[in-house]
Amino acid sequence: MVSKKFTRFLAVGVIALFLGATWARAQVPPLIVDTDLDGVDDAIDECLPSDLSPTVVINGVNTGIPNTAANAVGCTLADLIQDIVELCLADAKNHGKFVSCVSHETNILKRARTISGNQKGKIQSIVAKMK
Ligand SMILES: [Ca+2]
Repeated sequence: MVSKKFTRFLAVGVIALFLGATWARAQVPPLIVDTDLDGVDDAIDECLPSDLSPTVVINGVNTGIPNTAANAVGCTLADLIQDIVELCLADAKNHGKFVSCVSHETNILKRARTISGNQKGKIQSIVAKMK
């Protein structure tokens, strides 16, 4: 025979379990998807997939410039430089204008202290040799 006390004990236990599970479900943080594993949620990642190479490589040439971790919007330095090169290649009418475009864009990175003057020089020297 099951006593009333034991039945009540079981009922309270089941309710406690249900409430506990509900509480635990409420505590689960929203699902974060980070496809390129750069630490930035895909929902706000403007560079998918990111170039996580240790150094910045332009057109197959290693600049030796250390790549950075992704910024707040999910872009590494390699992503930014690649974007600049692609944008300038698409916009420039000739090689001179391409080199000038990269110079202009990397100047912005230099002023923002994202790259040093020496690093800007390395980038310029590589893009000047691109065909
Ligand atoms: Ca990214």
